[in-house]
Amino acid sequence: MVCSALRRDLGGGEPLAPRPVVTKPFSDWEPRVPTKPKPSRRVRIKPYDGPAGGWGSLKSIARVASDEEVLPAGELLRQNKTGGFMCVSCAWPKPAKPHLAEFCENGAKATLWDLTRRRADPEFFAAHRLAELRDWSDYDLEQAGRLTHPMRYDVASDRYVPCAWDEAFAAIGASLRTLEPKKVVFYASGRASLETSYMYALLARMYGSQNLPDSSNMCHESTSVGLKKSIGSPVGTVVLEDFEQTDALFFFGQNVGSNSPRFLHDLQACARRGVPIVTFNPLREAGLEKFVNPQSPFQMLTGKATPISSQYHQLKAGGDLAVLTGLCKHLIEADDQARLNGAPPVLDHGFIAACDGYGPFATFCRQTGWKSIEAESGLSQADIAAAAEVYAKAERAIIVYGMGVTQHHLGVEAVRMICNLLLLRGNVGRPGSGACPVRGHSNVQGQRTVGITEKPELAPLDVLRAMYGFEPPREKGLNTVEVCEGLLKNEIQGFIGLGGNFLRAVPDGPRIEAVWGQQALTVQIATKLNRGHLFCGKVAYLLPCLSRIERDDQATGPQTVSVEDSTSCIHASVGERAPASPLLMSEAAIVAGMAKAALPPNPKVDWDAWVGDYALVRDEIAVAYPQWFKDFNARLRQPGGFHRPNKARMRDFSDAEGGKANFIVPSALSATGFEDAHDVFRLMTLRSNDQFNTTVYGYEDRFRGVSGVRDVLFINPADIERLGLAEGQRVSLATVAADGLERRHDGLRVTPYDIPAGCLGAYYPECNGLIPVGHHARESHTPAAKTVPVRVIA
Ligand SMILES: Nc1nc2c(c(=O)[nH]1)N[C@H]1C(S)=C(S)[C@@H](COP(=O)(O)OP(=O)(O)OC[C@H]3O[C@@H](n4cnc5c(=O)[nH]c(N)nc54)[C@H](O)[C@@H]3O)O[C@H]1N2
Ligand SMILES: Nc1nc2c(c(=O)[nH]1)N[C@H]1C(S)=C(S)[C@@H](COP(=O)(O)OP(=O)(O)OC[C@H]3O[C@@H](n4cnc5c(=O)[nH]c(N)nc54)[C@H](O)[C@@H]3O)O[C@H]1N2
Ligand SMILES: [Mo]
Repeated sequence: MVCSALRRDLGGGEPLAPRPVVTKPFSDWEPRVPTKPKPSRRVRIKPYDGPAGGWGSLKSIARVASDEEVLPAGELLRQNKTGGFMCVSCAWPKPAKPHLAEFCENGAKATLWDLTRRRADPEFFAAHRLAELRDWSDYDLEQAGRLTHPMRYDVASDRYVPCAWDEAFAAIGASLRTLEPKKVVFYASGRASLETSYMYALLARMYGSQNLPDSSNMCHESTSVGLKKSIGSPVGTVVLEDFEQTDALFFFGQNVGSNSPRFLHDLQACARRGVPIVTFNPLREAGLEKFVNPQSPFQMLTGKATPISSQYHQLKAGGDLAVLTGLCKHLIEADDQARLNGAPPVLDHGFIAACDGYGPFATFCRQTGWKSIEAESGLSQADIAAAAEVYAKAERAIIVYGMGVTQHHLGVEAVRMICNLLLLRGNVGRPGSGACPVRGHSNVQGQRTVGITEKPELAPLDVLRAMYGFEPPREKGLNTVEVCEGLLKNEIQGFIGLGGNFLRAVPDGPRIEAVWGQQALTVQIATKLNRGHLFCGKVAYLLPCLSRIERDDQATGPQTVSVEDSTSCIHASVGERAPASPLLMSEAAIVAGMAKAALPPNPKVDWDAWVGDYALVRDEIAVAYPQWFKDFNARLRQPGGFHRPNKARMRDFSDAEGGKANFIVPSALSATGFEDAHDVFRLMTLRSNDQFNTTVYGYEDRFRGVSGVRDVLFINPADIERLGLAEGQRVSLATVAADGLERRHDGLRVTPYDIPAGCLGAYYPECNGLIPVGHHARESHTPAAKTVPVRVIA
């Protein structure tokens, strides 16, 4: 009772109070049979020199609103606000005191995408066989609209046919009971709430499987592994307020304008305060160059953009280890010099003395010559020195990074090099300083927090055993890459996907697609149709769920859920919109439905009660993880949420290897893991400004000047000439791999671009077939999607 009172509090009391709930009755729900959109796009490719944000941003939102036939202005104003819902796009923190419109271009698109009036209903599926749908683009598939009914795959007609929820759960349960738990995978994509994620991880473990990979395996796993050893915290140490106090910002391989645009507000504030912003990125990304705030009438009318980066260094893809070595070398040698001259020290020797490994690290930096640093990074000593001087002068510095750092063979070592640089001047555990990995999905970090992990040491197995009286599996489960390897060896019997588009997001997509059907069971829990749903196990279900923006009514009334952002801040989220179909179930209810069907009854786990009242699940989380979630329900009411404590942020490095912060020497200067050769290029697979991962909102990569197409190959003009190619010519890429398998991607347009010689750029997910499953970060298994060795074939 206490709990449901709390829950009501969360839903209806101060200060989480949402506006009175106004939802459309189900009778207003109009199923529509969409037609496949015609690819009549005008192709235009020309350099873009405008800012991020600005009118283009509003136009882009308006285009998606018109495509989706919705403009839910009220919903947008509830986005990321106390009492409202937390954006389903990225994990950038939501401030306690939000702007009037606390959403960005891509957050608005994500909302519109979920609230579309289009429906992929049974009529749609009756009209299209899966074989036919496999020829559709990612964009066209999702444009079919929101899924409306639970569907079962019917082999005979090669179609999805509607079924009852009970039938689906019974069949899934029956199948799971015949399979070997250790051969069943429970994937999660990073959106589902903390409550659902906790239940999902518990279902997997009670079933006997630790195979709980999630999208962070393809993403910031290099961070979790890298930071842990260096500073003891698997997550970033920076919170939003640190940006108000910092004296310098360093950006490595993160594209703020497209992938975390609300961050542009904080960056703009920093730039205006005169904080130097130093960027290392092979491409000149618009959001890191200049920004016009669409929420400022003055800036919009005058077009006055704020310059963002004060230094912009276009390093070679995979060159971060070399750059970071150069930065550290410059600082260490400047400190040597200062000592000789009796000048103030450049390094924080007091702090360094409390760390391990400084001696060997300093020796490594001193002994590495500038020639090799310049060759591996593609930057000059002078450029690196200029950046190092900014760092040396800043009392407090933050290093922001993203996929440009993590998705390489030595991605983990690059993360550790970022820590090395921070440690040199004691820039961890002080206000205004620290490491800021920018996470992807809106709850990807949170899913790991509450047990979605294949690593047994990261879940409180003994506590779970005591709480629920079962024997959790103790051996390591499979991560994403290992699941792919298992599929290729026909060792996986079943796959359950809690969101996401596994087949399209993983490396070696076509090879995995070819073997996917060997599985006995595949279940996809999703909001929209995607390519991953077009490949089916012998028993296969496609289960439609609510989006977080929608009202989640359960036995005790409308429910609140929670998510964790990139800075470990936990927020409540309340959906109000009428569900896209009366048949949708919440993700929590779907997990419970499968659990009840697959597992023997357990008096300590009342799945129905939990689904009836998510506050009860939060109580369970508080017991399982008291160090972070004590008084979870009460604390969730705080406006702006609450932070999970982070020891490294408090300068407590006891969880790092050896109990101290560590300087760690990298094993090489190039992060690529392959030898350079004159005809081998480093391919970066990129996101456009008009997509969220495999969800393609449209064909406008405005900031890169690309319109109407995605089959482009960004290439340096000198390389075009060297290879004897012409602009616009169609070429193929072929992977250079030792396994002897042919991986080719045809039909890319040669597009001259400001990109370092020897590097190429092309879009993800289209190019995922070029990435061998075995080409991943050595320690984290994060696919090395930013340096794929390829040849260009005319
Ligand atoms: N709108 C939108 N938002 C998103 C997403 C989305 O797809 N769309 N995806 C979400 C997810 S899951 C994630 S993980 C994040 C991803 O967000 P980001 O971390 O920004 O990932 P990417 O866009 O893949 O690549 C980032 C940048 O790395 C640069 N880069 C490539 N190679 C290198 C290199 O070797 N060194 C350096 N220094 N830079 C390099 C690229 O030029 C690019 O600018 O965004 C999240 N937010
Ligand atoms: N080459 C290359 N490959 C990459 C990357 C890269 O940079 N380059 N990036 C990697 C990264 S960082 C990531 S995170 C992965 C992304 O991998 P995933 O997370 O698996 O893929 P998404 O494209 O985010 O999943 C989109 C689908 O999720 C479903 N969905 C959306 N919202 C919801 C929801 O609320 N609930 C449920 N149940 N389903 C929902 C929809 O059906 C939608 O089609 O891709 C990785 N792959
Ligand atoms: Mo990600």
